[in-house]
Amino acid sequence: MQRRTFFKWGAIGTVLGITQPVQATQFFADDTLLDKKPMLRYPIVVSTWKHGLEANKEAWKVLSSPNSNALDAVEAAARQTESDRTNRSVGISGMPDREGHVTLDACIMDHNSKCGSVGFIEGYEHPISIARSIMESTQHVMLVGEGAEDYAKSHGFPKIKSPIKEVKKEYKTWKKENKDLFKKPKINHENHDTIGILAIDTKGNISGACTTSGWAYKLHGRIGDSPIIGAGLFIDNEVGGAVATGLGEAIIRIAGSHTVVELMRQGKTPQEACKAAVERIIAKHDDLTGLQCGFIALNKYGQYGAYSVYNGFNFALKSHYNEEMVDAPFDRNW
Ligand code: SD4
Repeated sequence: MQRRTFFKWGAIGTVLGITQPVQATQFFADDTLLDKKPMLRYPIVVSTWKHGLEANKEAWKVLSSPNSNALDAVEAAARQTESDRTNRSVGISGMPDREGHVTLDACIMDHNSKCGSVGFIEGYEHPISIARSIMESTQHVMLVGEGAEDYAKSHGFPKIKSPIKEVKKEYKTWKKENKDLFKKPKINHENHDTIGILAIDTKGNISGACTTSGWAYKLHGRIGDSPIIGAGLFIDNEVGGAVATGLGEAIIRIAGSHTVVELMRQGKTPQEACKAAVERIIAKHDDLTGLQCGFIALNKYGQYGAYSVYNGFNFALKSHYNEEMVDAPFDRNW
C-alpha cells in the first residue's frame, strides 16, 4: 500500500472517528485478500487456523467495547483455545513430546513493544497468561522449564494434571506404531496447529499472542518458534504485526515474524510480506518434504494477509463486517 493512502485513511478516520464504517475499496485495491465491502479497518482480529473462529469471538467481546485493549483481546482469545479440551495442538490437551509430556510454549507482545514468553512448561492451563505475567511483573522476557513452573506456582497459577487421559492413550498407541520415528519424528499438516492471534483495538493499537503444544512428538526439551519473540510473533505498533505457524525450526532460521513486519515497514502489503518470508524459507531448505510454514500479518491500518509453503493453511477473521475463514495463498500443493 502507498504511504499516501495511509495518510488519506488516517485523515478520514480522524474525521469520522475510528468506530465509523469507512468505504474500504479505495484503500484495499492493492491487496488481493481484502474484502471489497465497506468495512471498519479496526477493531479487527485475525487468528491462525479454524480454532481461530472461536478464539476471535472471545477477542471480540473485548474489542467491541468503546475503550478496547488489544492486549486483553489477544490474551482472551488465546485462553479460549488453551481451555478447549477438544483442541489437540494447543494447551494441555495438545500433542505430547516423544517422552509423553505435553510441554507448552507461548508468548505475547503489545503496542509498546513489551513482551513476555514462556517455554517448555508443563501442567498449566494458561501459558499465555503466565507469559503476560512475566511481561508485566518481571524485568525479563522469557522463562522456561522448571524456572517458569516455579514462577507460575508462586504467582498463583494453578497446577493441573497433565497429560490428560486422552493424550496418554493416544501417546501409547503412537509409541507402539512409530518405533522407527523415535529417531526422527515426522511433522506434517495434521499434527501441529498453533494459534497465533493479532488484534487492533479501537484506539488503533496492535497486540499479538501465540500459544501451542508445539511439534508433536518433538524431543523432550525442544522449544519451537512460538515463544520466541521475532520468530513466532512480532509486533511493532508503527507498522503492524505477524504470527507464524508450522515447522518452528524453519521459522526461527529466518526470524520469521520479525522479517514479515520489517518487510511491511519497507512498503509491502501484509500478503506480499508473508509471501516474501515464505519464499525465504523455501530458498533456505533443500528438502521441503513436510515443511509447512505459514504467516499471517496485520498492518497498522487493518489490512491483513497470509501466505504458506503448502496449501491448507487458513485463518479466521473478525471485524464489524466479516466473521469468516480465509484460505491463505500458498507456494505449492502437498
Ligand atoms: C512449533 N510452530 O512448535 C510450532 C508448531 C505450529 O502449527 O505452529 N504448528 O514449531
